[in-house]
Amino acid sequence: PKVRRSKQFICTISDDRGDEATYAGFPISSVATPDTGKGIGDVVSLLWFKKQYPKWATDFIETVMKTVADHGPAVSGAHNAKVTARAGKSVVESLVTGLLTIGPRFGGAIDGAAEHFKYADDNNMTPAEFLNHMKKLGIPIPGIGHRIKSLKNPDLRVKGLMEYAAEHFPSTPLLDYARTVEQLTTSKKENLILNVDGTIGILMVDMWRALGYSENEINDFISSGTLNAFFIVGRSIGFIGHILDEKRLAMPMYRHPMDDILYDVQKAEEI
Ligand code: Q5B
Repeated sequence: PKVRRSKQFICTISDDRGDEATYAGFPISSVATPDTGKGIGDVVSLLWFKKQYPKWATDFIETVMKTVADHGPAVSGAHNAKVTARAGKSVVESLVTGLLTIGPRFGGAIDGAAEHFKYADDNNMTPAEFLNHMKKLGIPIPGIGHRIKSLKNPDLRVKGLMEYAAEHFPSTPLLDYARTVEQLTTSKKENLILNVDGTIGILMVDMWRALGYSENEINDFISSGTLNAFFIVGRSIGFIGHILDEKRLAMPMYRHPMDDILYDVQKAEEI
């Protein structure tokens, strides 16, 4: 009798056993070249969500990735990547040091923004109730606030994403709610704007709702970290650019200027 060996891995997204590998059932050649009319947004929708999304949604995914591809050399991740490249490390080594800074403060507030704004809206909280709720949790509202962007210096990336959604999404109920929260936070401090992370997280929830996903499915996407992945992929493009820039410029090893460090060291007590 045949003995079936139990499998150690399961794969539900791609298959490389035939003549041509497939992405969620689509042969690579049917999505790879420009004449197929498919872009990287289609590839993401197939490999991450196992669905062929409509064009307005795949175009939105591409708009997000292009929007977050870089934001200059000074941000946490680009800085780390540049310092590592200047220490003589490889592209992949430098890249991961940049990626490792993506988290609740920098670039990785997308999941948190979706989670908390969705929770507040699902529970019909007024903006003031939401702010109190977050205060009690003791964490800054993910998706709110920026180091250099503010009401006076608006983030045009955010404007662009909102304009795309206004033109192409069937509706944007969570964004509409988030903007009422932003009105309250910016009345307290002008840099407490709805930032690029927040706008992406919130609009992705609006996109998934319009695509017919259930609330449980959307909550699962959020809790598994799907939303930050859009920033991770997009910003990898910029980080690699900065790393190649360092190599091209043959920059020497970096050492931070000592006059920019407050040395405040006391002799340790003996115990
Ligand atoms: N306060 C982003 O802070 C930043 C508050 C808040 C309530 C808030 C901060 C924050 C949530 C995380 C988030 C994504 C750390 C940002 C990004 C990509 C990027 C980056 C780039 C790119 C900035 C001063 C006072 C304090 C705080 C209060 C601040 N944020 N209260 N909710 N969310 N946001 N991250 O300016 O009374 O004085 O003690 O953690 O969404 O990462 O370009 O740089 O593309 O690369 O350093 O755009 O907002 O201010 O933390 O010193 O706070 O404001 O409680 O109040 P800051 P802090 P008080 S987009």
